[in-house]
Amino acid sequence: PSTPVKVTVTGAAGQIGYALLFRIASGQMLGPDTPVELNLLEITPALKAAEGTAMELDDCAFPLLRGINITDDATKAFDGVNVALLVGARPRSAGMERGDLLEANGGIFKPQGEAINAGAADDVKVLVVGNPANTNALIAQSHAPDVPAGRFTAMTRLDHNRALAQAAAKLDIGVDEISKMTIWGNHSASQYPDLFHAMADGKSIASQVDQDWLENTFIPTVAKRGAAIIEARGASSAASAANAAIDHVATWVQGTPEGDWTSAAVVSDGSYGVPEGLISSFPVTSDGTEWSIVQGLDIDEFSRGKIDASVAELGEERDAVKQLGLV
Ligand code: NAX
Repeated sequence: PSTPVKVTVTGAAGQIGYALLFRIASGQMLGPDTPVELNLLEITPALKAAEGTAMELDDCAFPLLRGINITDDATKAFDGVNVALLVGARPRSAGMERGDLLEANGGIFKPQGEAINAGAADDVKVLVVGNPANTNALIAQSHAPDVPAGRFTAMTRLDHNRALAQAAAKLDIGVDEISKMTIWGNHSASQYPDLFHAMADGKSIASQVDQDWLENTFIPTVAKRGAAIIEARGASSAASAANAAIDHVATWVQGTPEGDWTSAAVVSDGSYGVPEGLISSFPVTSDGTEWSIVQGLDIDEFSRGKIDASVAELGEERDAVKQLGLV
């Protein structure tokens, strides 16, 4: 048996945490041959609830689960971490302005970035799920100068999977018959799910649907799906968000299949006119270690406008956290 991979989950007592931890411990994220040790980070009042989740993890007798540590101390939680899933975040409460939200999250993601910088393993991979995910990832990354910037990512895989499901339903095909789906920009309502590069049956999906459906049904359905889930379920997406986090890390460590890509928010190198340093969603491939932004795609005028609008929002969020001294 090899040494366990250390996986830290923040917000472990929350609803995504509850849907995520059992799948990690059962081997669905890192594979059936990789033992894991779980570090659960929570705020002090939620430690007891995290202990309850840990009791249930014990009760599953997962053969791959080699240990569980529960703490409210970020330094301890990230010591030696190989995979960090930053799920816990401060939600927007009534009357909270965007600046207040960014500031409250800065108070979480700045110290977590510092703790990752101080203690993480050399191969650490970070996925930020907690919203506003792209900008929280930027805050954490900017406080971890010793960690390669490319190790910090934010999750748009749920949006990607939502886009796959909507397009497959429209074409009446299986999701596995679609390749090259892309989410561009911010994980917010401004995101751009791109059907011009997505392929099915050897042709672009955009060429198989009418522009009105693409523009006025598909894009808003994907971009506003989170709100529709809240409306229907009375609670925000949890199992599907956990599933997307599992997919993101699994693809990162296993690599993308030949001839396909996925979507992830990664640090921009200036590709496609996205300002360098912003953490924006792109079409990406993984070689099992690093993400690379897919190069050379033609971007038509319609897509250009959509990408630019979402990237502008990311720029505004970066300016706001800069003014707050958070990056
Ligand atoms: P919950 O409110 O159920 O759980 C969040 C947990 O985080 C709580 O247990 C809380 O105590 C904990 N927490 C707060 N501050 C913390 C800190 N400083 N350190 C450690 N833990 C801390 O929310 P849940 O539904 O699990 O959602 C978690 C986050 O995911 C939210 O920010 C949510 O907006 C975001 N989402 C992101 C998605 C994405 O696609 N990127 C989709 C799903 C989800 O909406």
